[in-house]
Order: sequence, then C-alpha cells, then structure tokens
Amino acid sequence: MKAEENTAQNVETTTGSHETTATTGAASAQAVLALSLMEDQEHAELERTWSDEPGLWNWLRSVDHKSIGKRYIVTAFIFFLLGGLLALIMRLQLSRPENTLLGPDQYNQIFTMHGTTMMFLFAIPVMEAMGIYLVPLMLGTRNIAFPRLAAFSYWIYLFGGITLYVFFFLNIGPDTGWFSYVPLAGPEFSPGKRVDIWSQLINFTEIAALAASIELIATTFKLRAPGMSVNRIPLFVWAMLVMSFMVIFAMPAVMTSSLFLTLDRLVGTHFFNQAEGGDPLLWQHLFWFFGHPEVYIIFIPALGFVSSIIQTFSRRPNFGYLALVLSMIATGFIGFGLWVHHMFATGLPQLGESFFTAATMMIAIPSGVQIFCWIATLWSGRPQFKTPLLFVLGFFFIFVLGGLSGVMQASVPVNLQVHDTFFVVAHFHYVLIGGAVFPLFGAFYYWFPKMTGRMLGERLGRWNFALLFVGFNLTFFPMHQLGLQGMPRRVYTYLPGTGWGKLNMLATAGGVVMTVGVALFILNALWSRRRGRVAGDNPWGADTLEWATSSPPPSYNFDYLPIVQGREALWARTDDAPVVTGLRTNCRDVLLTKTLDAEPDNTMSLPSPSIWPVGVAFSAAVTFIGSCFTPWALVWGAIPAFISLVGWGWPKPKDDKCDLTPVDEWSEEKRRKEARRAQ
Ligand code: HEM
Ligand SMILES: [Cu+2]
Repeated sequence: MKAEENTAQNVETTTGSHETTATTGAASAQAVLALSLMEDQEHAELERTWSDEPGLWNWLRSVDHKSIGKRYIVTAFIFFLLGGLLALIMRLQLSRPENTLLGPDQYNQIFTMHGTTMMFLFAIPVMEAMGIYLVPLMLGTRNIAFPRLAAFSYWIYLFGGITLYVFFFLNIGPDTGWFSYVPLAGPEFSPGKRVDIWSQLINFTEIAALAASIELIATTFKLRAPGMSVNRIPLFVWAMLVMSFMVIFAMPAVMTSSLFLTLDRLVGTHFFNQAEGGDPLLWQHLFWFFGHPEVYIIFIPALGFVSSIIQTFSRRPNFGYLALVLSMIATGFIGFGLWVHHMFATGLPQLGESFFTAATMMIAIPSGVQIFCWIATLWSGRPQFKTPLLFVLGFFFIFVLGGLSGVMQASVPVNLQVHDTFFVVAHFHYVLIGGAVFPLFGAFYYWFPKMTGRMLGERLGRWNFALLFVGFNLTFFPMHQLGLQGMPRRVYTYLPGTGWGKLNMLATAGGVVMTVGVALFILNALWSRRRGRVAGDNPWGADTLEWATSSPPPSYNFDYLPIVQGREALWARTDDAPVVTGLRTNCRDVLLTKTLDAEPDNTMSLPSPSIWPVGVAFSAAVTFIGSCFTPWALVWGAIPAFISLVGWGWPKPKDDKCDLTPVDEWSEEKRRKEARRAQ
C-alpha cells in the first residue's frame, strides 16, 4: 500500500467521551485523557515502530527528534561551559594590572576561542536544538520533517566542535578574534594553520544550522495538527520559523567569506588583498551581513521562550498575539539592514552610515512592542513567580540595559568613541547573556520536567537565578565604565597607571559569582534528573501541545494526533475534542496538513533510523580538516561521502510494508534481550 493510497480521506477524526469542566487546568487534563485511549496492541505497535533499540549502534542511528534534540542541547551546553571556563581564565588574567597568568599569544587564542565557541558552538546550536526537541511536540506530530537531516545536522556540528578543541589543545587554536578580520587573518600576517581551522569550522557549524532550519520550516509548514491554522501557531514556533528563515539568508554570507579566506590562504587568490585588487572591507561586509543577523538568530528563539513562560505563569493568553508575531517578523527583516554599524570606524561615507544609524535605532521599536505586550500580560494576569518567570524578569532588566547601550552606539560620534573598547564588550554581553542566556535558563527550568519527567528544585533554582543575576551585573556593568575610561578590548594586560585595576577586580569577582550560579544549575539538574519531584504530563497547567503527552514523551509523541480547537490548544480543548485516527501504527506515518489552514492534506512515511547521516558528516569532516593540510583530502573525503549519500538515499524496497515483525514476537524478543542484558 503506497503513501498516496493512504491519503487524508483514509484518516478520520474521532471524538472522546469525557465530562468537560470550564477551568483551563482541568480542560487540559481532560484533553490529555482523550489523547490516550488507545488499545494496548496499537500502543505496542507504535512503540515498536517508533522507538530506538537500545545500544550504542542504535544511538548513533537514531532519527528521533527528541533524542537528537536532547543530545544537541547537552552538547551545546558543554560548549557553553567550555566557553565560560575560557572567560573565567580571561577574567583572572585581567583581574589586576601586569598579571602574568597568560601571555599575549595564549590570551589571543583564549578570547578567540571564547567568542567563537559562544557564538558558533553554543548560542545558535542550543536554540536550534530546543526547536528540534519542542517544535514537533508543540505542533502535535510524531517526528520532525527530514529526520535523517536532523541527525546529520547534529553529527556535523559535533565533529566541528571536537575538531576545533582538539586543535586548540594542540596549540593550533584560532587567535584572530571571533570575526577574524583580514589582513590580520590573511596568509601574510597569520601563517600556519590556526586561521584555516577556524575558517573550516564555519563550514561545519553553518551547514548544521542550515540543515536544522530547513527541517524546522518544513515541519512548521506541513506537519501541524489539523485545526492549527497560522493564527493558532504557538509563539515559540513562530520564533523558530523567523529564526530559520534568517539562518537561510545569513549563513551563506559567512560561508562565502570563509571560503574566500580559505582560497586566499591555501590557493593564493586575492579576494581580500588590497595590493592585488582585492578589498579587506569585503570581508567585513560579508562577515557582518551574517554577524548582525546572527545576534537576532540567537535572540528571537529566546523571545519564544519568554512568550511561552509568561503565558503559562500569568495564567492567561499573551496580550497582543498578532503584535508579538509581527514584531518578531519585523525584527527578522530589519536585522538584515544594520550590519554597517559594526564598521562605522572604517571611514565609510557619512550618508551611508546615517542610513544604518536610523535602521539600528529603528530595531528598538519591535523589541519595545514585545516588552510592552509581555508587561501587559503579566499586569492583567495572575503571575506566579516560579524560577522560569524569575529568569524572564532578569531578561527584562538586563536586555533593556543592553538595548539602551545599543541605541547609544547607533550614533556615529558615540560609536567612534567607544569602538573596540570594553564598553562594546559590556554591551554585547548585556544583549547576548541578558537577551538569550537568561531566557534559556528560564526555558531549562520550564521544559526540564517535560524532557525528563522530573521537576528541577525550586529553591536551588531561585539561588541559581540570584547568583547569575548579581554575578552578571557585577561582571559586565563595570565594563561600561572601563570602556568609557578608554580600556581597549583584546589586550592581555594593562599598566597600573591606567586606574583600571579596581573595576577589573570587581568584574572578575562577578565572574566567579556567575560561575557558582552555573555550578548550582548543574547540581540541580543532575540531582533532579533522578530524585526530583515527579512532573506528570502538565505540571505547569500550560496550554501548548507538548504538555498533552507524558513526561518524558513516548517515542511516537502522541497516541492519537490531536486536533486543535483554539490558539491556546490545551486551554481551548473540550473533553469531546476530536483526534486523528487511521494512521498506520506499523509505519512511521505522519499526517501532512495544508500550510495556511492546516486542513489534512496527505500522509507520508518518515525515514527510519540510519547510520548514513553519521557517514556523510564524518566524510565532510575528513574533507574540511584534511583540506587545510592537503588538497588530496577533497578526494579522500569525497569517496566515503558519495557512498554514504547513496546509502542514505537508497530507495525502500517497493513492497515495503513497513515493519512486519508481529508485535508480540517483537516484544517477546525485546523481553529476551532485556533479560540477557540484566544478567
Ligand atoms: C559566562 C560568562 C562570560 C564572561 C565572564 C565573558 C567574558 C568575556 C570577556 C572578558 C571578553 C573580552 C575579551 C577581550 O576583549 O579582551 C569576552 C569576549 C567575548 N564574549 Fe564573553 N563572556 C561570557 C559569556 C559570553 C556569552 C554567553 C557569549 C555569547 C553568547 C559571549 C560572547 C563573547 C564574544 C563574541 C566575545 C568577543 C571575542 C573577541 O573579541 O573575539 N560571552 N567575553
Ligand atoms: Cu550589530
């Protein structure tokens, strides 16, 4: 029976038969019940069809968005810890004048690795990872579109990150800053392999980001539950959609510039060589055409976290749903019109600069609209100040301060005064840590129960928040003053006579407090994962569909796919709410729905677990790294890449009836395997 035979008319909507109560919490509980009325036989069949077999080999082959999402989040968080450790070492070096903990070369490598890790290996991957885990659940489907591509995205990202750190520990780490300007990064001033490694890392991380974005867009456009028309899409999903389109337009710019840099360094072209007709400013235009949207690509998912948390803890729908959606889209567009504000000190024509000044100030408007909507929601709601909401309040305070110093720097005269000083370092940490890391920690406290089935400790959570909030402001607020007093960034030490010692010592003390805060979080997570309070399906009484299934969710996400009856899916759900039935349980079938109104359109079978995405990622790694040392690597890598791609796309046998192993035979086999393993 081929896919098209299993078109929408084979799929039915069936109603539940329970009493409906008015209150939101109760309604969502009833709704949960309706979605789990499946016979055991079908359950077992769904479990067999969608779950990953145990063991390392099957872990490598997994294409389940939840397991890929979780490992992506944990990996990105490990890079956050590595980047944070590098930051702490920098802070210790700068804690007093003429310190000798680090030499100039080490310091250059460390701030470059810190910035590169935080921007390419932590901030964007963690946001995409949260999307890969949450979006299919929030849309009410069984897996992400192109699940093998999701697996490939994780593996190529992981290989890229490992490669960078291996070379760093071999003292071949990049040392030209996270934006690696030429001619410093060119063949003349940076001989050796450091910049080549950095330049190749861009390929790893940007391909991973592009792959994840394509999946998120396709999932949002085609796999939404029936009834979830565009004006009922959860705000977090809107945020991931806007972010994904920004990735598709931004990442090619930095991939092009890093390719040009690699060619200039390894092949002898002259894209950035002024003496041969090239232009060093081309690098800056290409890099920042990516680099500025990059910060909004990090920020916009965090806006999705904030909207989800505020709605749940205000116990009411967000004020101004349409305004929140349109301001995210506006931020996405305006974000591509600002990049020159990073280049005001390069002597560009004033007229051009004034346009970018205006655009940079203008982008504060959609951010203001969002903050207004959230305050209106909290004001008219019944706020419950649980840890996730505390992190959101921290976001309000810190991000607004960061935004204000951003608007200041939009004016060219101010910009020229503070360019390349610690005022700039303070600004972008206020917008990055305030705008993304604080909402992310709130999101961890909010969705940890769904991912693990256990609640994080609330008391430890409050301490975690307090230490991060105080530590952060102690670390970065003094940097504004240091910058105004003329302290340049990227200097490994300074003279006692500058008078920068006290404020730097204060900033370092703040860094230590932040570190204790992050350590508390790790403690809380490791402890709660085993011994935290059992969460249940919907501990917060929230409205989005991920809370309509168990915690953690089963491999197939939902017994019956839900049908959405309102914008706040679970709060609007009645107890006789319809569900989708008729999807085959012995195949990885999902329901395709129409992009605008989410009317059922068709069904399709998603691909099964496979090792080939790992194969393609590994071959790409051999090619990218090998090519830094010899052009033959392009051949060595192309062969396994070709074989893996053929394996990946190898067509399923025509008469494939999905998984035919009779369910009881399969579960018997499973029991035998578990018994053997238990011995
Ligand atoms: C966790 C606490 C953090 C501390 C204490 C910290 C500290 C610092 C310091 C002191 C510098 C300046 C180095 C210099 O110019 O001499 C720096 C640079 C930087 N930081 Fe952080 N940082 C932290 C977190 C983050 C996060 C979360 C991000 C991004 C999401 C980030 C992104 C950057 C970038 C992009 C640079 C510029 C590196 C360069 O100049 O090439 N930092 N950080
Ligand atoms: Cu910018």
